[in-house]
Amino acid sequence: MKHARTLAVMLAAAATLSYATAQEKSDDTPLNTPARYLFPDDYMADPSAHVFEGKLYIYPSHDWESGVTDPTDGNHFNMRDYHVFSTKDPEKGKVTDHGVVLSLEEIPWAGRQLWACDVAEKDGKYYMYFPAKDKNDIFRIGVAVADKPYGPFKPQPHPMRGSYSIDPAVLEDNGSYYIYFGGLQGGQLQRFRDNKAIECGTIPGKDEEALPARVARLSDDMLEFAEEPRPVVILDAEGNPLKNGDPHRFFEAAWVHKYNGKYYFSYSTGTTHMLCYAIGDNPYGPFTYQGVILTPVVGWTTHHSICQYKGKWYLFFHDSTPSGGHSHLRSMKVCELQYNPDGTIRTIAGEPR
Ligand code: FUB
Repeated sequence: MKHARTLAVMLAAAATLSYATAQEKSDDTPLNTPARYLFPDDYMADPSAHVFEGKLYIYPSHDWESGVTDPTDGNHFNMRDYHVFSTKDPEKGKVTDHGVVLSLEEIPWAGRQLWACDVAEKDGKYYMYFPAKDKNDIFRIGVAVADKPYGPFKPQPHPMRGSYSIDPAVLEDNGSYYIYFGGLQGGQLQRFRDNKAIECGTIPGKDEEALPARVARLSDDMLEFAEEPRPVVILDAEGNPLKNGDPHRFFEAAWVHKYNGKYYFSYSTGTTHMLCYAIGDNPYGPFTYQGVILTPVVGWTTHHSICQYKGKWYLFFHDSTPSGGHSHLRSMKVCELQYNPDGTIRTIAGEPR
């Protein structure tokens, strides 16, 4: 396991290096950007950040030592509730914990594992999108609704119709809302093709096209898909979809933000432990691969969000340094994100060198 991790880190470093060579016009030596642990008192991961009512709100998943140590299919990520955090200054300000805003027992259809969530605002109501395994151990995406960004969130009685897999993230764009989702292996994305469950979940071979994340426009009431989810295709510089053997292919943790009129699709590469991004001209893509946002952190997973606040751009992410490297006990962090003049993102070192 240790060797596999070392190899993955070396591959990631090599991938970053080759990107740096390909992008000679911008200096892409990973930056040692100072990062702040946002809530040292408890383990919080997968932070999704948004500005609501003039404040930064952060919606993480809540890691804890549940006694489940088996990492098969991510069983050890056995989360049972969500907290909400807010701050007026992510760099130095007080971070308020608004406490538990939704818990497993309140969700009638859910069995276990409240993984990475996101929240969107529409017409003064707040909608939390969260994955959980249903009573048959299949990941579905649920919605919970609140009157305030800090909850409490009341879950709908059923998951979204036709939903599957994990890691929902919502983009508001010109009055429409788009939900991105999907995650491989423990996230079960490989068990679906064309939005239908298949008999045996299979991961493509290294020379086959990588499995894509999915995107769908949300219904006007924000509670369902308004359309069949579509694949989020990532193209290489020649216009070909990334292959599954590419260390930069999508694995989980989709996030989309807009910068200078372009759509930035960012994601975790999972097995190669990077955060990467691709740029497109509309919310559906296709997106063209650009580079690495964050090199590997301590811990197996890497997961993030990107948000502008008071004129600066921030990367919210997590690592397992405070827990001594336990992958299921992660701590949320924030650091500044910088762009090059051409709109590409400066790579940040996940572990300071
Ligand atoms: O936190 C549980 C899972 O780990 C998330 O849903 C994935 O993105 C990974 O961070």
